[in-house]
Amino acid sequence: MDRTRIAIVALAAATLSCCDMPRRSGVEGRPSPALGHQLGERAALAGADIWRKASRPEGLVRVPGGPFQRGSDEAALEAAMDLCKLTYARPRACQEAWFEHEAPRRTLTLNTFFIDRHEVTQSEYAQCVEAGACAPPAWERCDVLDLSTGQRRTGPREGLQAPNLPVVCVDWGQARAFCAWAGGRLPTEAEWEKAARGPEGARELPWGEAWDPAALNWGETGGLGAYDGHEGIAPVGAYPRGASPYGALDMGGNVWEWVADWYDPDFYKDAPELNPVNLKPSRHKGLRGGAWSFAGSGARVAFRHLAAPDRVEDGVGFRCVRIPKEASP
Ligand SMILES: [Ca+2]
Repeated sequence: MDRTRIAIVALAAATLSCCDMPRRSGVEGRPSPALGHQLGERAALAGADIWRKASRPEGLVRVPGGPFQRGSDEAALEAAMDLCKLTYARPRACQEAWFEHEAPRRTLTLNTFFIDRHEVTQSEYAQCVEAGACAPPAWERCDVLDLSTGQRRTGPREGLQAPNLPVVCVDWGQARAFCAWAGGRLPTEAEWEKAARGPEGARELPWGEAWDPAALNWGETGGLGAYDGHEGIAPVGAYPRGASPYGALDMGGNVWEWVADWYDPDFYKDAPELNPVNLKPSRHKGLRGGAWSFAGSGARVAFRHLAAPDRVEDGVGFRCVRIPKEASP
């Protein structure tokens, strides 16, 4: 498995072709009534005017401030290899080097934050495009998996633009722009991991300890859709049994999610203990959570993936966080 690309572990027989443009909704330049309603809900949730705009119909989950265990210890790294061998199409290719940057496991403390319950959807992203604050997804240069051939190619693919699917074919800058428009920002790598893992350090997968091939949208070794019911990307929130301890959905699988940090393989060793984020530029940004075409080991809460910030593909989306004004650990 090449860590700079998305691994494909299964092929599908469906024949799909291209190309409609992204669907748009909402009104130009100002929030729709539905958006205003969401604003009210969010203000009430926070007890303060903490969100300039809103983007999420099903809202956010609160991750209380305090400590959590980030990263993997030796036992977790061994479990990672076991899950790779179980869920990767070429089990003998699994390498310890794919997981070693999760070490060491350390106690970090984060301030309180709110994170989107779902990955950002096509329809939500389209509202930002309509408002003039986001560029449309980069369909023409997007790296996609052709489900009829099992090969990757460049260009749009029919079926990617349904309103309730996570937005894909957006680069890191587009993800950042959307979150800013929505009144938040991308999660730090630490915030993402805590939202997926919960306060207890030993948890390996968002829903618990045991591998469950029907609790997420992943790249099944028995053929795409063999266990999870979706050959390609699934609508957000399709796997409630895969919810994280805080109720965030699809933290494992469906699409990879951009995080704020520049990727640094050594950052888990060097990071400060309070609200760490790596702002030192490197060649890659972090991706977390696995994807619909990726081995199940990518969906582990500790797994650290990466991509160049200008990369666009059909397996990468994002979600946002909002920070209360008076957040405290
Ligand atoms: Ca995901």
